[in-house]
Amino acid sequence: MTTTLHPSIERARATGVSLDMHGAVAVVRLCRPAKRNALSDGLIEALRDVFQNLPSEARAAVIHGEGEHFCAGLDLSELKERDAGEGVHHSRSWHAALEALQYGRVPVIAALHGAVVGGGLELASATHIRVADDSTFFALPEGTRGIFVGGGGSVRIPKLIGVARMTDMMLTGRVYNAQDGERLGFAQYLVPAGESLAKAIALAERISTNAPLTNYALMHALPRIAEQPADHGFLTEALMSSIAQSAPEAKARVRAFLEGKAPKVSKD
Ligand code: 1HE
Repeated sequence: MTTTLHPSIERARATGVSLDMHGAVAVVRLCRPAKRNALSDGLIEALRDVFQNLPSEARAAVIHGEGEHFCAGLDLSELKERDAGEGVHHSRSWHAALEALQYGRVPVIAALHGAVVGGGLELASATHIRVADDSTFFALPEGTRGIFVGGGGSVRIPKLIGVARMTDMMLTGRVYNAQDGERLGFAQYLVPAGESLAKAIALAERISTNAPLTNYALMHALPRIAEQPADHGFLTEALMSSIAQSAPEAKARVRAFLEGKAPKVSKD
């Protein structure tokens, strides 16, 4: 089956963000290895366009980086002359791009290796699952550069590792290796060097077989429920769960289990 790509996806490829379909998995790649995949304004716009216009057959996505590193963060060469007003719009453009990814149509898995620093960590924290390999390291050099996070990091990163740890990283320039990163919550999976992309694609293939409403609920309802006061959260949960249960696909899956035709939960 040939995939018809939205014209903006061809433009994104020319800018340095490629998209290839592996069955139902959209594999998105940052292709600027000479600059360690530093995120220029063009790359941020391209990321937004790709995640807003994923092919209709995509049921899950993976994002990874070409070369030795996942992403070196903001392209510092574009920072020089921006005034305060331009800075606000610039930060908001990152928010729009990373929201397109976090609150898009399909779950996104980040395949990490090498540097996941500054805006690169902000990007990774907007994905739904992070897979690190042994070469991965995490840092927030914004503090050292005399700036602050601007790509949603102050909202998303404390949810992964806590405010205290993020404060320490920015105040002291502390760098976490892959093993500590996985233990502390930067990533949910840790694999040998060179294997994060294969693991992320395998997870995405598994996720692409879920009922679409379950994936939707996890991407769009769960993070909002977690922010709500408990009594609002319980109501939103009840509404979301009744919508998910009412889908024909949910009924078919439950019936298959009751008839002994669906796998049991197994610890192996
Ligand atoms: C860059 C960038 C960049 C590399 N902007 N050009 N981010 C940082 O502060 C991280 C800065 N980068 C690094 O610390 C290192 O480059 C790495 C640890 C990521 C990789 O090291 P290495 O030895 O593999 O590469 P390199 O030799 O340092 O860099 C190769 C080239 O990429 C070099 O350019 P060249 O023309 O001399 O070859 C670097 O200048 C260039 N390069 N990183 C621009 N970030 C929404 S707000 C977010 C705020 C932030 O993200 S602040 C944190 C920015």
